[in-house]
Amino acid sequence: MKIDTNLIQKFLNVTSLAAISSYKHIGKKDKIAADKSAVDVMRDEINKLPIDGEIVIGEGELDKAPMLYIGERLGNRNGPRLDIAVDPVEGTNFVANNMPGGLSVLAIAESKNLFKAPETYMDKIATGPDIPKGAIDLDYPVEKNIKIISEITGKQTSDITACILDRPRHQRIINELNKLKVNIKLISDGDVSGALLVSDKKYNVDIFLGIGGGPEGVLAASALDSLSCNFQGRFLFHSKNEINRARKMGIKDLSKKYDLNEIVKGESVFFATGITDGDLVNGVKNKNNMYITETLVTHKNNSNKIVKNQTPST
Ligand code: VTB
Repeated sequence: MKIDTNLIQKFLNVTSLAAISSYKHIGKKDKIAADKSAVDVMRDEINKLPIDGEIVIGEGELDKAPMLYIGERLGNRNGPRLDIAVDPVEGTNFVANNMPGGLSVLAIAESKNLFKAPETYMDKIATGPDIPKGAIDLDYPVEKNIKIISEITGKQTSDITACILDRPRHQRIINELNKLKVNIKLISDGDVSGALLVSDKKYNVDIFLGIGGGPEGVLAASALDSLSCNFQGRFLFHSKNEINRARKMGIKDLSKKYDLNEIVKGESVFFATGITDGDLVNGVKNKNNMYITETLVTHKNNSNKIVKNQTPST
């Protein structure tokens, strides 16, 4: 199946409108409201589309989230069957506190082609297009991965940059990176964007690693696939409840390390619209009664681009 360009334009409008709805909550210190407005808009807008869609990555399961929950069917059922992964506001703290990096994110693929995963943590590693597939590995010690990158790129370890979420659980990794004199780019939230920084030399990030959200891992994988990057992830289950939910979703081997092509199969399209300004795209602007949005759209074997949209604000 070829994902239709018309449909791509329609989904681009979905993240764009979701970002605009969240924009109204920038700096209002209410991350729940910032998220809810984007969730509501996303759901309403997807429901208008000529698709038979299923949410595979969403705002939790039905008992925890009444909207955009994993397994929810969306669209007017008059069109292709699609898997849909959403993160209506990636970086709710960024939006609530008017900080850079807030995004409205969505990915689509043909039915059964995106990983259906519960909301748990994921251990992740990502590298850019200049690192051959299979060269680095989630299970190698940090030092080995860094040395491999150093050999392939010809950079000294002190010229390599690693991006990682600023969390106490990463202290050991950070210490090891420090010992190797690697430059560390700590991020406070937003590891979809963090992982995507390996995709282009202009961001000056050689490796993204560490434990973040599983849903964010699947979303990042969709973009990294189209951007010819490398990614591996392993879900981490901490409670009986999480294990039961994972089993119910069909995950048999709970400690499996997944390669990119096991998380995203076939053709997928990824959309990330800026809410606040960030590394990947600029945030929503309101000029001359128009909301201007910027959306990064990645599409395997097709174009990866940043698209500007204008929506009347009155
Ligand atoms: C990340 C990041 C998110 O959660 O996945 C992180 O991308 C992981 O969870 O923006 P902890 O905050 O519990 O470490 C966010 O920071 C927030 O959803």
